[in-house]
Amino acid sequence: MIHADLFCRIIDNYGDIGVCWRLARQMAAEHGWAMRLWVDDLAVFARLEPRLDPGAARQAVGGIEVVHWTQPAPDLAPADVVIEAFACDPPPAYVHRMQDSLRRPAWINLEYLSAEPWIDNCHALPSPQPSGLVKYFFFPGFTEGSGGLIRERGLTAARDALQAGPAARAAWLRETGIEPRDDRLVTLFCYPDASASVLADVLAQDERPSTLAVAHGVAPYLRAGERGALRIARLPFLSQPGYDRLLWCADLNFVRGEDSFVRAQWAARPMVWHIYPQAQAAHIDKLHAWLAREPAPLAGRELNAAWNGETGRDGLAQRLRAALAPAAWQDWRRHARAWSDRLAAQDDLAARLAAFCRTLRESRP
Ligand code: TRH
Repeated sequence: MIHADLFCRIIDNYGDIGVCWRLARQMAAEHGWAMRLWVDDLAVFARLEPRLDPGAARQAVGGIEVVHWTQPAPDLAPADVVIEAFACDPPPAYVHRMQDSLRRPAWINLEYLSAEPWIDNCHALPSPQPSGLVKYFFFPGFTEGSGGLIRERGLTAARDALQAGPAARAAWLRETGIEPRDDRLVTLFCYPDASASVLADVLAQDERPSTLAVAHGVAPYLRAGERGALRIARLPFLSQPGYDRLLWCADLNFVRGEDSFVRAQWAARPMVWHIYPQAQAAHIDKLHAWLAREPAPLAGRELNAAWNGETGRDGLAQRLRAALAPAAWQDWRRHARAWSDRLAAQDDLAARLAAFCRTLRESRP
C-alpha cells in the first residue's frame, strides 16, 4: 500500500482545501492509498467537512488521517509519496527527513489548473532541489498531455441518473430549501466584484421565469424573494456532493475559482466562470485559454468574457439576453453536454497521478 502525505495551505476561500479533500478521498477510495492530509486551517476545513474536529491535532475522518499543520510542524516520518498542493512548501524539517530517508519519497507539486497550452510542456517535468531531492510538477489540465481533471469514478453516472429523474431532482432541491418549479434554475457562486445585480435584473425581466439559487455568503445584496420573472433563493453552505447535485439540477451554473469550475463541467450544463483574479491580470489570459479550448457557441463565450468584466454592465446585460435567447440557448445546452462527454473520455487526474507515481517509484532504487 502506498502511504502519501498531502500538504494543503489554505490561502483563502474554499478552493485549496476543496481540491485537496476531494483528491485525498479519491486516492484512498479508488487507488487504495493511505492518505495523510496536512492542513493549516482546520476551521475553514470544518466548513467543508462537518465531521472534522477543528481542535484536534490529529484525527481520522472518513478513512483519511488529518494532521493539523502547525508551526512548528508535527514531527512525522515522510510517506512514500509527498504531494504539496499549489507549491505550498512542506515544512523544512520534514524535507530534511525526506533527504535522509532510505528510499526517497516521490515528491509532487500539484499545480493550479490552467487551460494554457504551455501546461503540457511543463507537466511531469523534474525540478531538482538544492537539497538533492527532485520535485515533479503535476499540472491539472484539459488535455491528454496534462495531469487531467479530478473526476471520481461513478460521478457522471450519478449525474445522469439525477438528470433523468425529475422526482430525485425535486427531492434534492427541496432538501436545499428550494421549492422546485418548472422554471429555469440558475446557480450563482462568484467573487464579490461580479455584477450579480445585472444577472438578477436580466432574469427578472426575461420572458421565461427563473429561480436564482445563490450560494451561501455570495452577493448578500440579493435578498430572497420574488420580483418580476425571478425568484431568488438563498442557499445554506452545501456539502461537496450536495453542491454537485445542485449543479446537476440547474440549467445554468455560475461558478468560480478552480474546484467549482471543474464540477460545473461535469454537470454538463451551460456555465459561466468567474475566474480568480491575479496580479497583472494574468487571469484574463487563463480565461481566454479556456474559452479557446472549450468550443462553446459564441454567445456563451461572450457572456463568460463579460462576466469577468470585459464589457460594462450594459454589455453584460446584452450578452446575457443574447445567450438566453432560445436558439442560442439550445445550442449552448447541446454543446455543454458534448464538452463534458469529451472531457470524461480522458483518464481522470487521480488515475494519472497514481500511474505517474508508480513509474517514479519503479524507476528509483
Ligand atoms: O472558494 P474558491 O474561490 O476557492 C479558491 C481559492 O480562492 C483559492 O485560493 C484559489 O487558489 C482557487 O479558488 C483557485 O472557489 P472553488 O475553487 O470553486 O472552491 C469552492 C469549494 O467549495 C469547492 O470545493 C466546492 C465547495 N462548495 C461546497 O462544498 N458547498 C457550497 O455550498 C459551495 C458554494 C461550494
